Amino acid sequence: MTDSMMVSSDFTADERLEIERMKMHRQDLLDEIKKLNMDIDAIMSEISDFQSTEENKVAERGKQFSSGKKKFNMDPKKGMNYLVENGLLESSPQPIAEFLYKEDGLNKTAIGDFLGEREELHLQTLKAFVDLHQFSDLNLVQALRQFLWSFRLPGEAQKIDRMMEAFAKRYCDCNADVFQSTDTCYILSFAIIMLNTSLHNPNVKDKTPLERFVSMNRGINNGGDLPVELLTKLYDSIRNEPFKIPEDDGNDLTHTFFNPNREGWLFKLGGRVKTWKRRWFILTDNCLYYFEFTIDKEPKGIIPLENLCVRQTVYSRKPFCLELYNPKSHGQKIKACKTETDGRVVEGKHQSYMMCASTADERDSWIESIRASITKDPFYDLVSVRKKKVINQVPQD
Ligand code: 4IP
Repeated sequence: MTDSMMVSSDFTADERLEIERMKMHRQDLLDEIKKLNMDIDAIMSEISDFQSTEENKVAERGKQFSSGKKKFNMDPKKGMNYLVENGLLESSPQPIAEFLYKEDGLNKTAIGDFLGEREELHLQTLKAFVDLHQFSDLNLVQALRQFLWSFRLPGEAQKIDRMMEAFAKRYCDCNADVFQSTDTCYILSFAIIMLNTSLHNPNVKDKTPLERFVSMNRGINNGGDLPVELLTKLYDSIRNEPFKIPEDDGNDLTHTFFNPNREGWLFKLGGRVKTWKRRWFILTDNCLYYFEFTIDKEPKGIIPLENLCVRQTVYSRKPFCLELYNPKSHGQKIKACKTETDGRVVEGKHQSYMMCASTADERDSWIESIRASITKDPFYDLVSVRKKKVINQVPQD
């Protein structure tokens, strides 16, 4: 007889009692398991709620962060305030510098603007940012390539000065034996940037040869000369590969140091006797020179562009005119000189200079070149002050 065939009458009273007890115990256990399962379900649902809140929080922070970056790209100071106020970035130089140096998707113009500001936090951040660059064992051109790619230099002279100063200091810290002072490094860096413009800007006709580059940099190593081999190496490097500058919005370094050196025919209106004369104009060194013939050695006139402005205008049915004028002293003569027919050099007589190009494009190019020439002055001033300082120092061995 098998177990299944047993009926309750086959058990003794004690056995039946025991079976009843076991059944109840089993039911208790099943109830217990059910309760535990419910508890587990409750806990699992709490965990999953918690996870999704955490995920939501992370996603929320991610959104806030990328919106902070967008704000930064539109207005660097506002964007930075937003990131700090929302606890997404610590408001101190090192973390900010790392954010600017490493974070993807930041606009390099905005980085440059932020780093160029004068307030203490910005100055400290600039230092920390420059210190994140590793220039050891790089020549100056290699270091400049790295530096100028990490942000876009703003157009303002004082900002550029601070940034190039910080760069020169960092370069000299990383390469103690190359230059005798940070000023030397600073001056040479500017010379290299201008060389880059001269060699690679198609508007610059007069390409600086190696000899001129070497002679331009005479005496800048605290009164002594830098090794010609070094200058040659830097020159070749720039000649073979121009600087890669972050996206151009028309206000970058190449424009800042745009050395127009434009030349071409324009008609010029006489000062006293209003006749149009065809003259060969050369724009260089922040001056406009005009000649009767392209091969003339002496110009008929020289107009220094300092303090002048240029604008497009129309004069007596001549459609492509540009005018040079002095915005501050209206009605007064512009400082200029001209050669009279008898060879005497006399003061110019113009209150404004009216020139006429043969097309609108030509007129606009002249206006652009003249403007660039007028605005580049502050940089030459910055560099020339330092040049005077180092050239007057006694050379050290
Ligand atoms: C001359 O007219 C020329 O236009 C001169 O230009 C001009 O000198 C003279 O101005 C003007 O009188 P004529 O040749 O018909 O006499 P350029 O020197 O290029 O020949 P600017 O000063 O414009 O060069 P005044 O202001 O010098 O008279």
